[in-house]
Amino acid sequence: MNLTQLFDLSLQGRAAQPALEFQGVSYSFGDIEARANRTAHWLLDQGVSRGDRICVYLPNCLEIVDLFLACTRTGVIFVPVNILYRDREIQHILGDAKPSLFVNDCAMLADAAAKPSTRPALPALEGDDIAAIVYTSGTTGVSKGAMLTHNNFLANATNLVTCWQITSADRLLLPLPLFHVHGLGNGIPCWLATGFHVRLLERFEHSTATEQFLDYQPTLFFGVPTMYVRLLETAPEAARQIGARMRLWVSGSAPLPPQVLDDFQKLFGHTILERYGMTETLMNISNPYTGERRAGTVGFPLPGVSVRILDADGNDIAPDATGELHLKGPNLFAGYWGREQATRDAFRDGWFKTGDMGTRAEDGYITLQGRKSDLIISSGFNIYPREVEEFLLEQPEVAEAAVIGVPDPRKGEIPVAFIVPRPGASLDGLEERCRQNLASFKVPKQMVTVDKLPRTALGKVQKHILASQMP
Ligand code: MLC
Ligand code: AMP
Repeated sequence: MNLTQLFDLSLQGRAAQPALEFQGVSYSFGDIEARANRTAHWLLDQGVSRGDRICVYLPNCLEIVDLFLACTRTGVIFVPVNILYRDREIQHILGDAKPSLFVNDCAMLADAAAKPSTRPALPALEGDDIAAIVYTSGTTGVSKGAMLTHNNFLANATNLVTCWQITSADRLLLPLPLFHVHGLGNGIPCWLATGFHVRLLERFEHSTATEQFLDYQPTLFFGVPTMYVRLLETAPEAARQIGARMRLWVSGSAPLPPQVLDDFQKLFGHTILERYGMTETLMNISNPYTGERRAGTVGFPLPGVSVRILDADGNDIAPDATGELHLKGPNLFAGYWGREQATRDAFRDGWFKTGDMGTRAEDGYITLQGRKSDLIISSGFNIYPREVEEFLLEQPEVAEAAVIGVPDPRKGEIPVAFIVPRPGASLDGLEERCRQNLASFKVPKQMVTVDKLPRTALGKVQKHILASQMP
């Protein structure tokens, strides 16, 4: 089975049913199907075929959905690119994925409207065929393309629909960017696997969030913690009305502070369900839909997902001890595109090394306790300090640089750079140059000038000491 067959099963007899709303326009499932077919014909007319890649650099819009669905039925591989990426980051992905097509303007698809709305002759796609390659910032300073198969998306959608009791009666408000798996890997497949209704937003705007919720009256919401922090600003009466319609609030991509879960429960009358996912694995672990949604934990492995928590020697740790989470399951990616060695390095005896540290209580609840690497997660976006440090060290005025994550009440963490300038050099133009070359969320929010960086005897920067030197 492939994704299209899963979606067809759920959409039978729903052609006339309202499916999705975007920018005030409503589309039926029949419209979505016709658009996907026209886009599939358009792709084939561009000379793109099964196994080729297309890079999609678009803000949230219907064309992203059209292209994703066209890819899942033609066997073309969908490669979303974060629209915050600058030229330097985009060039890396283009060089790595070597796409046949780079779609960065919806107008490019204009003549798709004239294509036939019937399905093109399609190759029989296997479940292990790659549906998408999603780039995730690399621990080595460059991002790697995680190959996600039809079976990965299928297993994930089946798990979430079952475990979170998602049905065709749901209404999902979807402001998450579709260039990441949180929106693309969870929101879109669950929608088509059940035929519920979606209001897609260009992005989450805290200034209009209340209005969106009151107007659309969703039952379902997937968000990152920053969105929940923002929603705590909702007026109590509006929160009560919103909460009366809502069925399920899910949080992930970064830690949800227990205090936020508690304050949210008091304001909206719902306990957020926290879960843990990754680009390489879609969804791994989730608090239960019925039962205790324990603050500060991510709950239990989803059906079919196996989790071991291992010490540095690869041994299972004792209950409540800390170790690295290792995973197995049908949700696990097929490796990093074009990087056989990095793929081998990501596994230990067949278990995927997540890089996430955690513990498992006697009753099975899993708590994440940070990353092995010095990954920074800001508003749900991943920042690998090494990537920012490498850019800073290319700048003539910089002699040494170290980037750390500093706690931030709204974003979780923000990147801060400690810089040793070259003798007599000024750092005046540095931030602007960072903004021109790095996605805005990666740009250090503070540049601290220091005479030298604290280092161990082996010369490794002691970043924990820097944190204590924050001005
Ligand atoms: C943020 N920006 C966007 C944007 N989101 N621009 C266009 N479209 C979007 N969707 C811009 C902001 O304008 C700002 O630009 C910069 O990015 C940093 O924004 P911010 O500091 O995050 O603040 P804010 O604009 O308030 O956005 C907060 C937010 C957004 C939470 C709405 O950050 C967001 O949507 N985060 C979700 C990221 C995500 O989907 N992560 C999932 C990864 S997958 P400037 O120029 O002003 O700096 C994963 C696996 C899993 O983790 O577990 O699911
Ligand atoms: P990405 O590489 O963008 O898919 O981000 C995946 C990373 O986000 C994971 O490896 C975790 O470090 C982090 N993450 C996802 N969900 C949670 C969560 N609920 N709590 C803490 N960290 C999380």
